[in-house]
Amino acid sequence: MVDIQHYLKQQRHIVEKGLQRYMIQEQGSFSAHIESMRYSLFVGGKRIRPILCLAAGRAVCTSSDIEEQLLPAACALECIHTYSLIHDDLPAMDNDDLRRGQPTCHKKFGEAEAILAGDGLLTHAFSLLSNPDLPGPPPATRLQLIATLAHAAGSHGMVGGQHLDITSEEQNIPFEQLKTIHRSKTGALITAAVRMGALAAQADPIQLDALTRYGDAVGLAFQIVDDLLDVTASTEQLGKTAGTDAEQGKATYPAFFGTKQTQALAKEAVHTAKEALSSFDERAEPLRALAQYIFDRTC
Ligand code: GRG
Repeated sequence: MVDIQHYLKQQRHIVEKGLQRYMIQEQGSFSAHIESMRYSLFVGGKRIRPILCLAAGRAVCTSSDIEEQLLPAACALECIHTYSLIHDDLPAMDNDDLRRGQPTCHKKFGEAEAILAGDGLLTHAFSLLSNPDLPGPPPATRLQLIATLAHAAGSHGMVGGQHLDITSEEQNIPFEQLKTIHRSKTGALITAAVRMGALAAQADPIQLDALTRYGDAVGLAFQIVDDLLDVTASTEQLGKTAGTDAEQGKATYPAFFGTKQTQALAKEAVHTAKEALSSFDERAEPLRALAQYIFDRTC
């Protein structure tokens, strides 16, 4: 049985050390730009995507240096995620003042620099995956990682989902459209995190398929719980402004189904995620515990 709090603390420590090692340092002519990137990256965050990537890799590979091999990819995922939060908070998008319990990037550094901080993190992610001097899998697998992340973060994934999300505000959208938004805006990067860990650890096609189903289900659970927390949790708890979905006229699971049924749907997604791991041994225990944590989380 995994003690999830202990596990998360340990894994976050690994991710923080990786980010410190692989993030650009504040020096030279661009130090003010790099400061804004580092601010948003190190200001906080649960690090759930890199942790899922590491856990997926360890579920399929026992090699002692697997963590070392996976870390650049895990850090790339956090760079992409942080960039998306910076841009999502901009006045032209969700216009938020608070993120990870601190002022948003544009509040601290201005709008132009926040756009550049996001751009810098997005680009740095692909540099981490493609730099042959960094640890990682063989070149052909690195290409698969790059393609997986590009697809998940781009116009058929997170960016496309953000477009649909913004253009659907104050609209009476059908539930199918909400599912598409959730799958692309949030789910795609979470599935990519799991797939990248599996690919870098040389998972076979059956393992990759099972882990993709796990990733899809935890991605859905994550977003349903995010919808719920926006209604049920406080701004202090979340470290970002609570209650904004209703204010912005966003379609959400609680708006469609109410709180109780939404909880049941999140639980069902977690069950699907655990079921997808049925052929894995105890090395997948952390993935099972992470699925449960995604349901139980309060921030
Ligand atoms: C601007 C291209 C672009 C995309 C934005 C991720 C995203 C797409 C918007 C963020 C808005 C939002 C609240 C999405 C719901 C799910 C989500 C990504 C929540 C934040 O992720 P956490 O909870 O954050 O993992 P931390 O701070 O813990 O890393």
